[in-house]
Amino acid sequence: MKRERGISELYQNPERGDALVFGRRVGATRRGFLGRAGLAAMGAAVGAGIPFAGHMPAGLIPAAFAEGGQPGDLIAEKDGLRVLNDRPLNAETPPWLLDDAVTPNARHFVRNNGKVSPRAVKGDAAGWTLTVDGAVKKALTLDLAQLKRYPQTTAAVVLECGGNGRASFNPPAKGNQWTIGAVGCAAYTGVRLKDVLADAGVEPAAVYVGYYGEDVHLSGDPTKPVISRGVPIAKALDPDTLIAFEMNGAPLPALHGFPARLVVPGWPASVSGKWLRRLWVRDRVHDGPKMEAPSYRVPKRPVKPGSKVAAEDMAIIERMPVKSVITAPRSGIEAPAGRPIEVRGHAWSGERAIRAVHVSLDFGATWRPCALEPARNRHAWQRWTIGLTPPGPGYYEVWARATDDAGEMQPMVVPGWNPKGYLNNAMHRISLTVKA
Ligand SMILES: Nc1nc2c(c(=O)[nH]1)N[C@H]1C(S)=C(S)[C@@H](COP(=O)(O)O)O[C@H]1N2
Ligand SMILES: [Mo]
Repeated sequence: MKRERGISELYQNPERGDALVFGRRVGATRRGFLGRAGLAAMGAAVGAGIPFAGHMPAGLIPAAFAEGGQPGDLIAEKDGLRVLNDRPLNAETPPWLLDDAVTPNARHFVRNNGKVSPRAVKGDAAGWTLTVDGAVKKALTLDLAQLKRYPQTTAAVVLECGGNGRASFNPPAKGNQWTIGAVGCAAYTGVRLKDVLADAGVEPAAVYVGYYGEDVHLSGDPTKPVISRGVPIAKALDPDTLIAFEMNGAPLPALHGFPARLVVPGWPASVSGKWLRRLWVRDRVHDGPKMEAPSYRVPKRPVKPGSKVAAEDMAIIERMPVKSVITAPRSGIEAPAGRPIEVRGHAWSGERAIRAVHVSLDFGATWRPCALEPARNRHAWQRWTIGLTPPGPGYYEVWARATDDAGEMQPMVVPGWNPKGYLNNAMHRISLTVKA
């Protein structure tokens, strides 16, 4: 099949979509009113009859075509991640490996913009310091022992790349073609950024905090910062914003920012600077590499897909939107008839809690509420589960849809196109086949 569009996008021209996905035979039929030949072609393509074919939206690409395979190259420290790029290293976690309540280090996605800091590769913090300067009364230079003297705290935090889901945008957006796995929820131990800032004494003129890391630009030029983003002072002073030095009880792994990183919950993970060496308190919006448009910005108003957007019409991404992932079963499984299938996953929403998760087994015609656990702490994801018994043999899709406590709900298809492909929080879908 020639894939012109992503899995979570509907074909605006369903007939062309059907022709592309199933071949000419389906041709001029309307999905939902398929003739026998069309149904047979679709069933043959997904490998089973489709009991709820009558509810399939026109132009829908079956989830069976999207997921399942491609374990990807293996990175020694990682367990089954899919490598998207090795220079710089970028790897995502297949959804079925995201099942843990707290994501183990070996299963946490990696997003590097440059080369890992040489100090992190050595794993030796001797000689390392963090400088806090700029719009402060007294600049600080802290070594790791001094940093650890502030009150310590541990929290499980969802970090999600702003570009997670980029692969589904059309026209395509350049950059790592993340599907759904540029997200994880590890437990970080560190100190509150606000305590360190209080020690330095933030000046009234302070509006932003920018980070600099010890990673090395791909050009090898040591004077070139790789990425230097930041957050408004209010977010920096949030008690949940951390300077972390442990991930799941171990010193931060080399890939994740040894010896210290920012953990800024609920915002694109790009603001959670790794391999920290400097925090610069700014009297203006920080302007390091990847702060400027179009990086990590989206159009202020919806735009026609594919259009150019002027810098002044873009806004910096702040909190991440409501989202969920189905972690079990693995897409593509075969299940015996008449027995309930346990379906589960996680849901999260930037700075909000999740109010409900619903699943559908019939292409969105009906929805059932899942059991939903509270978050173990604010900014951790929430486990949801449900038992589903498909009514008979055939091809099914499970769709999951989270709603947050402000009433915001995941869209079924890719939301607002934007030039860099950020913030795709379309519902996750998996396929399963029930055998007679
Ligand atoms: N110094 C530095 N910090 C960084 C990056 C980087 O390349 N260099 N990448 C950012 C981006 S874009 C993301 S999505 C997260 C990824 O964190 P992880 O690799 O621990 O999953 O780190 C952020 N912090
Ligand atoms: Mo990212």
